[in-house]
Amino acid sequence: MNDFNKMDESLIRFVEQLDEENTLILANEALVEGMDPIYLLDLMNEGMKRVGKLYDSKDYYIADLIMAGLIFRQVLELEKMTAFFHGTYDKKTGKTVIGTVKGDIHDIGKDIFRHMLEAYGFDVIDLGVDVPREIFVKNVEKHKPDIVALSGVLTSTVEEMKEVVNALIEACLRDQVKIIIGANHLTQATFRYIGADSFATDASEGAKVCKEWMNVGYGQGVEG
Ligand code: B12
Repeated sequence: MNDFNKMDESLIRFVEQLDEENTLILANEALVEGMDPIYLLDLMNEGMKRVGKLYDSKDYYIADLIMAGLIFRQVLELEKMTAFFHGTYDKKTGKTVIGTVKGDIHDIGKDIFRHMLEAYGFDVIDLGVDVPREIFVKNVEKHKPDIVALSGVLTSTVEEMKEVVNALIEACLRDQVKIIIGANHLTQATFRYIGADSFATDASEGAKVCKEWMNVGYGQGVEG
C-alpha cells in the first residue's frame, strides 16, 4: 500500500511523529466520514512501520515505541472502531485459543485479530503475551478449540512458533485443531517451516481464513 491520498498521508505522518492529539482527531473524523475501519487500521499500521524504521535508524528510542503503541490503542477505542468490532453474529461460529508466543510482548496485532474473530462470532480464549508452549497445550486440552492462533511480531519468534506446533504434536492434539500464525515478517517459507495450517500478515485476512475454515466444516464446533 503506497498510494495514499493527502488525508491518508497526514494520518500516517501524525502516527510517525507520535502526534497523539492530531492522530486521534483525524482518525475519528475519518471514521465519522465513513472510512472503512480496516482501511484506517492499514494506515495506522503504515505509520507504525515508519515508527519502527525510525527506531531502527536510532532516531527513536524504546519510549517512542511505547508511545506509538499507546496511540494505536486509543484509536482502537474510538467509538466507531469498537462499534465495528461488535459483530452481529448471534450464533457461535467456533472457538479459538490465541496468544503471542514466548519471548514477545507485542499484542496490538493479536488484539485486532481477536476483535475481528469476535466480530465474526468466535469464542476467543486470549492467553495474552509471552505465552509458553505448555500453556498453549494446557488450554487446548481444557477448551478444545477449533483453532489455535499464534502471534509473534519479533522475527525471533519463528522458532518458538514451531515449538508450539511441536508441543501440540507431542500432546497428540495437533490433528484436533487448525493452526494459524500471524505477523508482518512471515513468508511462505517460514510458514512451511513452522508447520501451521495457514498464515497471514494481516489480521483481517487471517480472520477471514478462520471464518472460512468454520464455513467448510473444519473444527469441532461450539455448543450454544
Ligand atoms: C509499538 C511497538 C512496540 C511496543 C509494543 C506495544 C504493544 N502493546 O504491542 C513495545 C514498546 C512494547 C515494543 C517493544 C519491543 N520492540 Co517493538 N515495535 C513496535 C512497533 C513500532 C509497532 C508494532 C505494532 O503494534 N504495530 C501495529 C500492529 C497492528 O501490527 P502488528 O502487531 O505487526 O500486527 C499486524 C500483523 O503482524 C498481523 N498479526 C499480528 N499478530 C497476528 C496474529 C494472527 C493470528 C494473525 C492472523 C495476524 C497477526 O496483523 C496485524 C496487521 O493487521 C514495531 C514496528 C513495526 N514495523 O511493526 C516495533 C518492532 C516490532 N519492535 C521491535 C523491537 C526490536 C522491539 C524490542 C526488542 C525493543 C527493545 N530493545 O526492547 C522490544 C521487544 C520486547 C519483547 N520481548 O517483545 C522491532 C522488531 C524487529 C525484529 N526483527 O523482530 C520492530 C519491527 C521495530 C524495528 N523496526 O526495529 N515494541
